[in-house]
Amino acid sequence: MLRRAKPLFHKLLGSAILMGMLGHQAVADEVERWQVNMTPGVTPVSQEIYGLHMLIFWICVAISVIVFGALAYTIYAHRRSKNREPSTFHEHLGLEIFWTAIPFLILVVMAIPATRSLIHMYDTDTEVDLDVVVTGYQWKWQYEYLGKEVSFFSNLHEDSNAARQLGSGVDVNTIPNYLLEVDRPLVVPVKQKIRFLVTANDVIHAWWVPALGIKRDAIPGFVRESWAYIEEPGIYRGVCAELCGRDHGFMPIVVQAVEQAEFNEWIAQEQAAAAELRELAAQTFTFEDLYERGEGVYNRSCAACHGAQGQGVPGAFPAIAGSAVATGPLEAHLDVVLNGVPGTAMQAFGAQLSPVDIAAVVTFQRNAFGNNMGDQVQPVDVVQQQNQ
Ligand code: HEC
Ligand SMILES: [Cu+2]
Repeated sequence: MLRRAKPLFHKLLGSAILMGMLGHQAVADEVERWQVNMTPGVTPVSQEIYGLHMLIFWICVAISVIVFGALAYTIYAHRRSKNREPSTFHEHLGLEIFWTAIPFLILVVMAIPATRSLIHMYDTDTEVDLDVVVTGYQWKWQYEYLGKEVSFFSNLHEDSNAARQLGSGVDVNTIPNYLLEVDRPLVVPVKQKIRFLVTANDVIHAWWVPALGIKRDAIPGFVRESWAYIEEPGIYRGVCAELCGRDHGFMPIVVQAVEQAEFNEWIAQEQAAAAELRELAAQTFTFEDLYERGEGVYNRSCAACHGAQGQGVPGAFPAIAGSAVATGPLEAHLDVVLNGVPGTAMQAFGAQLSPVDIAAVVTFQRNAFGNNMGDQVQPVDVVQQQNQ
């Protein structure tokens, strides 16, 4: 026990103290595992927050040294065996003023840089290069690049998602970035001012990426702004930081910062893919194609509530296996999926999934888990019902 505890203690102490004294870079790699201090992050704002944090930390250290030093000194120097006579004065005006003024001054000294950092953090209006709308859903994020016609959902990566299931038998230590990986990261350019417009579609979430110095509540009906100027390419991870329901812990955030040229290439690819998807919606698919695609959509977008085997969660989420809706009239089934069930956790997927994916997942639900309806939905049917 002791043999393990000692290096751990040294590391904790070492990281806390060294991080402040030597600057962060020297020890940043070493202390990753037992990191206790804040990390400086990769944006001017996050580094400012870090600097502020260290400044306040050292002010607190100085105050502690003085206060506890004085205490220790007086306990020792004025101990009883020395027969010191205690002072007997009461209500010393000078002393009262002194010990009110000193903390007041300390607070003012701390408030000046703190206010300066806050103003910098909230400066979301000047010279914005790229706007990204970030929308929280139970339990995923949607990213929309304003004016670029690129928008997608970012879900927990399927490896993490499979491993987290009860009885999956998977050792989560074998999953890289367990619960911190997504299927599609948010790709952004470096050295650009990116403004994040953060909101939510159902309940309150919070978009938190420590390396960017951003933690913004995502509130339905409100758009809250934040920004980042990322200096180095890299992958920066975060999580939803608001208790937003059962799968709150399973909606991670991955931001991938790339060079501008790479970003331009990526966004062009995304735009081409979106155009392709619009074309696909006009095509007719075979039953097998729909079913196979639908299974993927189901696992990504529906299984969290309706269960990997369509079994649902009794009392909360209805089963799809044997569901009256999934084995009833097609239009009504499509209607539930397109428009959701207002006032329940069943969202309107018409806004989230492409017509191809909607057609596929409805076809899948009608024919999987023992629902042998034998019918199918084509993307054109979805578009038609959507336009009614
Ligand atoms: C966040 C949880 C959640 C997710 C994710 C979800 N659903 Fe639902 N779903 C519900 C709830 C809750 C209901 C019951 C609504 C009600 O009270 O009628 C429901 C009902 C349904 C029903 C009707 C079932 C019945 O027998 O009443 C269908 C069909 C359905 N969902 C399809 C889907 C599809 C397709 C997806 C994925 C694209 C999906 N759901 C994703 C929560 C969810
Ligand atoms: Cu959340």
